[in-house]
Amino acid sequence: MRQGTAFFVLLIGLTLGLTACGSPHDNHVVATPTDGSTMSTGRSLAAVSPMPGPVTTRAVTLVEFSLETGIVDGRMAFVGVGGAIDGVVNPDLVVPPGSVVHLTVINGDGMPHDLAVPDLGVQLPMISGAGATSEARFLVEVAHVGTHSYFCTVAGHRQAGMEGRIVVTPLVSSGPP
Ligand SMILES: [Cu+2]
Repeated sequence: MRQGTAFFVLLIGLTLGLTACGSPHDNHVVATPTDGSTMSTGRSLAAVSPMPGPVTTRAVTLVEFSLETGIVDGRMAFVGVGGAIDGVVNPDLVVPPGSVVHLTVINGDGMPHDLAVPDLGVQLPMISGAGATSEARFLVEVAHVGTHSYFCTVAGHRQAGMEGRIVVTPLVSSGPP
């Protein structure tokens, strides 16, 4: 039975080898899901590669914004909900590079709306029922420093007022509060 035993050991070795090499190798930034849509900034998340290798651990900051669609002074608009942008019409969304932005749009008027940031390759799904929400999460990097328009792509809505800016600025300090 010596041969049989050797074969068995070899089989175990193969199985272990396959297991070790079969781990998911996801190089994308990992950000854990969050609860709710309230605005908060400065939470640090660790993005860790599941395998040792060239991808190293790096910290990213999750920045959340919520915008509600509505009519302000007869113009269509995105209105900030919560945090520093609360109540601001088409607010500048200021983020430092190295942030994961979690953007939520709340339909406040029952008309169809979406939100796109073509510069950053971001497109939120269209929502049409009052109270419906739409979300996207994306990484902002040093290469994105500058301003990028966000707007509703429904015909006429951008012209009617639904446009603001994402401002990626290196001037925001990431030091302790
Ligand atoms: Cu719209």
